[in-house]
Amino acid sequence: MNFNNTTIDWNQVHHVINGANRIMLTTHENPDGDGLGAECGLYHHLNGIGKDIRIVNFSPLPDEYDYLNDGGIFECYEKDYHENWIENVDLVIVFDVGDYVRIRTIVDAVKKHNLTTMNIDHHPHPNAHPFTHNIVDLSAAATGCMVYDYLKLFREEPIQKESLVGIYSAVMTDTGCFRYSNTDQKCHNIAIECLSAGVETHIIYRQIYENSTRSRMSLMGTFLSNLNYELDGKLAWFTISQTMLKNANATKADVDGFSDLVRTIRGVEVALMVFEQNEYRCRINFRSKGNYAINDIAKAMGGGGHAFAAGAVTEGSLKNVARKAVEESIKSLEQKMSLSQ
Ligand SMILES: [Mn+2]
Repeated sequence: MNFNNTTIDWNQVHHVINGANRIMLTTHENPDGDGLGAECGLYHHLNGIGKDIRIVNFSPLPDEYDYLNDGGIFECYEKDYHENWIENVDLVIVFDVGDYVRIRTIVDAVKKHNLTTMNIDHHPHPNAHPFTHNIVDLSAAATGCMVYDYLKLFREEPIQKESLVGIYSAVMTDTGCFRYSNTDQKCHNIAIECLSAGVETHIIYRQIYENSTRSRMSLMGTFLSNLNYELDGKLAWFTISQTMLKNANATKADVDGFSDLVRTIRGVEVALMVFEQNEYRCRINFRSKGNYAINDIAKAMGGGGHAFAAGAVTEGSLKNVARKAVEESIKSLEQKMSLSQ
């Protein structure tokens, strides 16, 4: 089935999930609260109704999401260790992936055993997608909202607290704590249901947002004092090099949220981060305040994403990728600004 931002027939989705016994849930590398929360949300339901279910991700669970890991449900993919179990998987559900390749080596396992896949996502996907089943809702604030939709329809009992903790984490993180333009009534209704079920939302907030490492703060100090502004301050950009990471004793996870922070500056319409992965490759991140879409720029750089939050991984040195990304951004934004005048 292919619901590529068309009305989702959840009955068809349910038919596939219900018909599978051994189910693997996964999400993109360097997972965020949405991918992890969506997994956790569906896991507890399917586990409760007796499915042979596991969550297997390419990346380890980030420390701040430890509270989701009651019962040690998150596993990090190891080819040899998982081989036997994976070869008889009936259905792989991939959450929040944006681009299939972001599940990394799990793609190889899927191909090797010719597994059935179901993409559940709120990122744009081309119609020529690689999934057996493609379930995309671009209007969903988080993939976790789609899991909520499914559970509301097909779970006979009220959604259990363990699932709601995951769904709340998904919605909270993908809406920037109910602040971004994607925050809608459904997000708040989900929050109400979570509070009613006894989810301690303030503790989830504290775990994720009041848990910064000193290294992250140190790195933040460095990049914030080296911001660059273009287009009368409407575009702010910065680079994070491996040297900066090393000097701050930071890891790549410490970089999460930096572009969101730069977008909060008065007058800035678009924030751009260029993050060196190694000598030959950089990750770029765009965040827009909502007046100018930026996923076309990310696409031109070989990536994609939402209209106002997008990114790409681009071959090239930090210097070259930064120059190209800044040039492309200036060109595209100048055009959009002249059109909107
Ligand atoms: Mn998401």
